[in-house]
Amino acid sequence: MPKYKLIYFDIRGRAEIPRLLLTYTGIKFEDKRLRIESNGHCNEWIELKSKMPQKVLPVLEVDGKQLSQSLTICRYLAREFGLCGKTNWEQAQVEQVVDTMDDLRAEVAKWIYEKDTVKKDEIASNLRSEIYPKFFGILETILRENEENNNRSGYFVGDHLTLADLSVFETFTFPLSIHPDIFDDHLELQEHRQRIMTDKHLAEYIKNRPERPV
Ligand SMILES: N[C@@H](CCC(=O)N[C@@H](CS)C(=O)NCC(=O)O)C(=O)O
Repeated sequence: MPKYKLIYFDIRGRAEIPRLLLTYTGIKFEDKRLRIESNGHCNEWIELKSKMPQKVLPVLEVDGKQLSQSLTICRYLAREFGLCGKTNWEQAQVEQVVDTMDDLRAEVAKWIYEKDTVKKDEIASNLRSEIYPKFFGILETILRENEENNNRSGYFVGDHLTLADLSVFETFTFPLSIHPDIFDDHLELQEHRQRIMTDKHLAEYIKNRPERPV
């Protein structure tokens, strides 16, 4: 078994889906978290940056070889562990969900990075009225279709948990922290989230993971 080391800041951010993938498999990995000071600085990063291939994090080290780009890391790990879909078509469906969630992440990032309070409120209101409903519609359609085709598996693609499910779960963690009621009228998405949170491989990690704003 290769030696895995995942390097990122001490937040969920772009490393949390890889962390969930590694945790799900039960494989031991080094979860290297760089501490961010209260002023936002990260001294360890200043030293490490020049050693990272793209000068950004996350980086996954596999037996010392370095891999950049969070979504590449996700796909690599999912392929390694059989969590990427069983056929070429299922694989494309998994990637479709992952890319859809990346679109949502980009929309939510607009709220995170906006400094002007008036504009921030406008973005929040747009998230609620336009953006979340659009993504709920997309996800519910995919989930329902897969339920019909896969004997009510409860997952987004095929008959078992894949990267798609972890991607949906994690991408909504931050939106639910700022808008806790958004799943209220979306029972299937609530149930899906609960399924991930109570998964026997993930429950303990999710319950005990460090609480971070993002
Ligand atoms: N597309 C890249 C983006 C990586 C990225 O922007 N990482 C940020 C943290 S989320 C970073 O390392 N920032 C520190 C810096 O640029 O010095 C990915 O998904 O991995």
